[in-house]
Amino acid sequence: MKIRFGKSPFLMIILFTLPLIVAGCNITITTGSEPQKMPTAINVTTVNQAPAAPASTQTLNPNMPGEPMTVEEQIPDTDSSKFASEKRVVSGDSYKANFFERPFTATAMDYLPDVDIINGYISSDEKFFYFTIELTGTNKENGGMTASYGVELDTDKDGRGNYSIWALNPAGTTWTINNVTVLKDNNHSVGGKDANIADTSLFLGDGYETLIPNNGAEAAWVRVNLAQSTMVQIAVHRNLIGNPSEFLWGVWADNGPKNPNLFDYDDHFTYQDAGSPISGNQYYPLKQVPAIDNTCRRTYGFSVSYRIPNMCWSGGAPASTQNVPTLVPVPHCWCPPPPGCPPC
Ligand SMILES: [Ca+2]
Ligand SMILES: [Ca+2]
Ligand SMILES: [Ca+2]
Ligand SMILES: [Ca+2]
Repeated sequence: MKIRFGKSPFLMIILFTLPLIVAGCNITITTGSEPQKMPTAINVTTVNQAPAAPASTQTLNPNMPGEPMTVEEQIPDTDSSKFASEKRVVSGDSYKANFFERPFTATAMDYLPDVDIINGYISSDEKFFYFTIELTGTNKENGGMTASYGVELDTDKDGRGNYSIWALNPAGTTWTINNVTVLKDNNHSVGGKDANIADTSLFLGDGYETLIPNNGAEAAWVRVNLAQSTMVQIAVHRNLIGNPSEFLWGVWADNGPKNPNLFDYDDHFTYQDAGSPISGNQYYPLKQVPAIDNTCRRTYGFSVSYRIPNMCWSGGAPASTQNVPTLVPVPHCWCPPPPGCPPC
């Protein structure tokens, strides 16, 4: 898979390189961190006001993620800021197919930049998968990131999500497990009766019903990227999700329903009740499913010649497997390059 940098290559370079610069090109985290506690809400002000010990003497949590060194895959998403002033989108929202592009409030259709995903990225190391969610901006009222940001993983590759990991209102650039929730769908109700499309009669399944404790040595973490405040990064320990080598992944921003028990949303809300962000649509404006955005899902560690439900797909089935993109992760070197990478 060829790595693309969308519309902001410089931004992406800064995103992943500044932590390296800070760390002196060493994966070891040198920024301070408090021992993680649950369920205390994060308080950045308190952390910042605490007397700072020299980095070398601080006690680092050995279970904390490191730095995502490379981007292995990218999922571009519709940039809805272009038509935000017109309170509408022109593409990206296919409600019955579970593809959402609705970063607007209900009824008033006020634009929410901290809910508008423009890219998802995946990185990994020997312990963690790292998911970076790039939004168009910060919250217009508080300057933060105000939503539930999530990763949905289809680990049995059937088009139905198996795990969803959510980080509520992330703040601070140090990894934390505070406000991070890990959920699993053990009874395969996510996706309803037909994973390809919204069920014709409302589905009463329980979505992601199983809460996985997230306070052990193998946990899921969140932070806001040090160099770019509109990027939320979620690190998921491989063993927390069964250490999969192949899966599909997509990302979410949800400041609307925020209820993983109602996944898939298009099975639990009719199109009419959900509303539409498309101005010419009969169900415009947004109603019960506002303030939400997601991406399609991309394969990781494998490739297929057919479309799995919710998968990114640009057209009909390839004529042969030769036309299937190679989706085995391909490392990309950032500037300044880690050891072994070519010069920038
Ligand atoms: Ca979208
Ligand atoms: Ca978007
Ligand atoms: Ca369905
Ligand atoms: Ca379920």
